[in-house]
Amino acid sequence: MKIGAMRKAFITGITGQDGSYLAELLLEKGYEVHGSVRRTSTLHRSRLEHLYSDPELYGKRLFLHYADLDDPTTLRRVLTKAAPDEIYHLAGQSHVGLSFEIPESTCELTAMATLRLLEMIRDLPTPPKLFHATSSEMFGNPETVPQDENTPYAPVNPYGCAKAFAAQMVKIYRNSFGLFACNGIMFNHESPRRGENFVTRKICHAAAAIKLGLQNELLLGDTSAERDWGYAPDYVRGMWLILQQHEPDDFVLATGKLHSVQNVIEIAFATVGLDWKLYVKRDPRFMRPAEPHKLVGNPAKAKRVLGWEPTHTFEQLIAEMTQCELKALSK
Ligand code: F7E
Repeated sequence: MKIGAMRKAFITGITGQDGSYLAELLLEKGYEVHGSVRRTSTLHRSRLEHLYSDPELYGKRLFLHYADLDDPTTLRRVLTKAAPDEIYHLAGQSHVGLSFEIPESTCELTAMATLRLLEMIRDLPTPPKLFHATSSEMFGNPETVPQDENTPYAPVNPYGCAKAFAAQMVKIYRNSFGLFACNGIMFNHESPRRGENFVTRKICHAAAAIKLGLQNELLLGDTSAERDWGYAPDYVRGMWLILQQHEPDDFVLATGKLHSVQNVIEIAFATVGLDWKLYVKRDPRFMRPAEPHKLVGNPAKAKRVLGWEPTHTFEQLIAEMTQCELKALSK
């Protein structure tokens, strides 16, 4: 990159929760931001609309390109043209429960697409740095608690298995072909922009909707399941920090604290002043064939090397998400 030139980033999955926060962060930092969108992604009312509809940004420092992960020719062409300094690879089929229903396409979009992207990067005249968003789901049934960068992968679902394949490929391309390619091992991270079929958003939305008389009950799967839940904008800041290091490496981004789905329910319903026992019901349709155990991360390396720390407690996160739902639904 020329000294003084505007840095360019390319984001796969720019329309998602993380992609939209990352686009905001990079634009704030003065980057030119490119993103790939699927032909089916509705930009109208998407998480990006405020950026997309800003004439000072769109077409000047923000560019969206139609390119699908399962259309490598187009992706290669778009990447060659954009010539980014940094690629943030966030796209994929990210719903764990769904990965049991559609394992082949999950592996195509999460595992094989990452390998194809690595191949494209390797072929570029000046290979950009790559951040790959991988997942705590790779650990599945881990031997140690908490998990860190050296914990062996032991996935228990197709999604975790696809992520383990992709993360290992990132390491192989780093070690064998000298790419600046990094894995962020991301534990659960949530926000008001989380998709509605993930459990935190589903619960916060339902608590607000029930409060306003728009919904009668909340049907859930295993409420004893536990996760390490953090605040998504913190994780996006971590992604950027990972690519600013001198050497490529892998980092766990996590809070180090475990909470149950039941804890989410209690905070969300308390936020709207309702008794959850009157509304929450178990529905076997939301149970999964297998659940990972004690997925809780040790973010010590991220803290030591990147100076990264989470800013929100679990309680703040769930209360804020519920209040946002109330506000949105009251409009
Ligand atoms: O489930 C339980 C469910 O779908 C959390 C993704 O970002 O984080 C996310 O994956 C827990 C599970 O997230 C319902 O069985 C109970 O134990 O919100 P979730 P996830 O599966 O942890 C990881 C790190 C990723 O990488 C993924 O991409 O909640 N649960 N009842 C339920 N979950 C859902 N979705 N819906 C229920 O009704």
